[in-house]
Amino acid sequence: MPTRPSTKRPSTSASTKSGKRAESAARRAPFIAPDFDPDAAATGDGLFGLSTSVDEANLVVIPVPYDATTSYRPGTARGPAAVLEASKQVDLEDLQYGPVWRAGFAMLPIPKEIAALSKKTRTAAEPVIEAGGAEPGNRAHARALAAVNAASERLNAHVAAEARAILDRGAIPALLGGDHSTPFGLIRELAERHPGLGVLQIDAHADLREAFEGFTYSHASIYHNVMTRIPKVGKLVQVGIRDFGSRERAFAEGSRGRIEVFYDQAMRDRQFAGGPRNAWSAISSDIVKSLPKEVYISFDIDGLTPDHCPHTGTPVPGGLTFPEVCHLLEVLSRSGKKVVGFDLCEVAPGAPGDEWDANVGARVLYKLLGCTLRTQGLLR
Ligand SMILES: [Mn+2]
Repeated sequence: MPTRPSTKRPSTSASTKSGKRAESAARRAPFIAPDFDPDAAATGDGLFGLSTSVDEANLVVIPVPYDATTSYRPGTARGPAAVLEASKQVDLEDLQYGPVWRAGFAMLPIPKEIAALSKKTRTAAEPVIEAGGAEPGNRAHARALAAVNAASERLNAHVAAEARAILDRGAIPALLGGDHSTPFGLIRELAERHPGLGVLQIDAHADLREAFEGFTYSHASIYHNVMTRIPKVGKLVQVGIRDFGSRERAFAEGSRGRIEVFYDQAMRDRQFAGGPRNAWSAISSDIVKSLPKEVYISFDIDGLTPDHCPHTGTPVPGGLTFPEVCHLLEVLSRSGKKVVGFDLCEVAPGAPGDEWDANVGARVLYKLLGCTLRTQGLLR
């Protein structure tokens, strides 16, 4: 059987042990073995079966196997391992972005201590989740909330530290969750370095709740936390939203344009009305135009139609199709805007042998890599 040989660079790689690496030094194609065949079956241990090392990668993915506050159905903590495995089956040539693999990306090892923290924290959270939220005056619930919130702070600190290390050596950070609470620390670090940062959130849910079920850092509160605790985020653009509460809607409407929502039904109604100004290409342009110059993409897999993510924690009917998302990302990639980081969250694998959710997740990840790396000048 043909194989995907190692792309590992000999020890002369440009990585340094100390200090900042100049951005230009990091942003170059990694070493690829001359006999590397991108069409061969994957043999490398890394993402998409490649063996690019974290030290030489231009983009580094932080895997976060954490889903302590998932309310409906846990399982996204197994997302990183499942997507990593499924990625080895994805063909490396991409119609929209060409040879994405050449641009140089890698994923950090999946941290066992974070998986353990997730398990322990989920056990603590369970009585509160089962009760439908913390009951006032319930001391056991209060203790559980304190434990969960402390674990979330620890997780945020872990993600922020990983993001800082990647940014300090001039590489681009990305994150593979985990539930949607996991990228908070990454967004905070990026906003620090890119004031006015815009976030493009693709999601079924608004995630604008103020502390869901009593958990400060719930997956359902991520963008309330981002917008209230990270003032350097200039704008949030939400796409595909079809599940939200009245307070979430009011929070977005009261944001004076800092939050712009492209509701799923509103986009569909435009398409149903017909005409070139309501075509998906026009809607995609409107979405991209609403973003500032520097962009972070936050991709919740449940933004897609549920047939693309049947095991995700909180599926909702409606949503974007895969080609629609691919088109939107390509419009962004050619807009002159710069994607400075991204996350992919809420991918939950099915029963052993059912690779569908992870297969879709891996393909979305490859498109996110292509889009990001093109806007960074690393792909044509
Ligand atoms: Mn969601």
